[in-house]
Amino acid sequence: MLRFLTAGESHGQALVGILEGFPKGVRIQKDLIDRELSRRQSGYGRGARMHIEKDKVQVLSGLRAGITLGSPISFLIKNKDKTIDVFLKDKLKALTVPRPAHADLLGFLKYQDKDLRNILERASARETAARVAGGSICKQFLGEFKIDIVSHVAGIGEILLERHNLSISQIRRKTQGSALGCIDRFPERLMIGQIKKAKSLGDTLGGVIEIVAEKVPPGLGSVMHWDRRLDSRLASALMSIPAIKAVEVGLGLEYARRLGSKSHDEILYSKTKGFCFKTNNAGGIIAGISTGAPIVLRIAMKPIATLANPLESVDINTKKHKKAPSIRSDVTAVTACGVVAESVVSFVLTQAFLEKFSSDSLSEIKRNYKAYLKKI
Ligand code: EPS
Repeated sequence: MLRFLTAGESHGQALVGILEGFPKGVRIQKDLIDRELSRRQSGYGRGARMHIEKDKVQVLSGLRAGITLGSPISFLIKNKDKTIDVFLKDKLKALTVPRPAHADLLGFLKYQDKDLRNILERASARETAARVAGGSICKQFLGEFKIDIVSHVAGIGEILLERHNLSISQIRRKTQGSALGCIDRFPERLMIGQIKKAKSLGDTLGGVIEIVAEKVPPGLGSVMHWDRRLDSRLASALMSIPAIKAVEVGLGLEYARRLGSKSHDEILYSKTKGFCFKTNNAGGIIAGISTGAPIVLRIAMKPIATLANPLESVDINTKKHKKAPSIRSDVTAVTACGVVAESVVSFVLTQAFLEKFSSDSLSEIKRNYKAYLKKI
């Protein structure tokens, strides 16, 4: 089974990843990984750290002349801001006031550390750079089978876009040149207005991201056991992204308000397409198994926890009320989170794909895949 580990602190030497169980014979382009890393750093509303870092991957193992060997792929992304030890050397005062909504307080309660920096270093969303690098390797594998994944910002603050049936190529065309990665310029202007207003108030914002995956074959995941269901695996991976508080598959919450007759996708058959569906309310997954229709997911991100105009908190030593610290951060990072979401979806789809079609070498997987498509 494909596995993925990350390591690294936000201001440590580097972020590190290991992908284990990745098949042999896949061409991996470093430029494509770097392009995804750079996308993760972009989007209107990001903070000063993104001007410091220029994330680039260095692959350390698992490749020979750009082709995977089947051995663990390890990589690192060096940090430019690696001040983790400077704090100690200069005896920079320990951070003792936890920020509401960040890991600070819970980390303190769990690990009983006197300096909250020791918690926030790993809790920082900077870890997602490693997820994007690993996800990009998976995306390149999926590309061998024409599987494509995209994200766009469907909401910021109170502005929320209606659901749509756009294809990936339409989404790409409509988001081109957009500062937020939004498919519609009018609501985008309103979103940017909200971000500017939040910034001027020293506040932060969250939002909604939609992720679409096309050309996923029917049959990934399984109905046979809860932890093999594709939707549960995608939801779990998406929920593991810092600040994600909700995941919807297809109609999601909207299902609860509709009649069955207005919800369920009727089944069709044609000689050219085989079995397919009249609509795609299920978002490409039924009974934990991919249907062959586009996989459509929505996730909600809570506002960034670090506020320039901070909320009330309590000092862990004195137990006295104190304002939370205002540390350098973003006003919003919803666009960047979309790139992270694409990456975790790529990982889960690759894992499920390898389970179905074997995981040793690309040529064997291609043979199995072709035979399966012919059969269905
Ligand atoms: C981030 C790096 C961090 C934050 C942000 C995301 O860098 P720094 O703490 O040095 O400013 O900008 O982290 C958070 C939003 C968070 O909650 O920790 C990054 O690389 O994405």
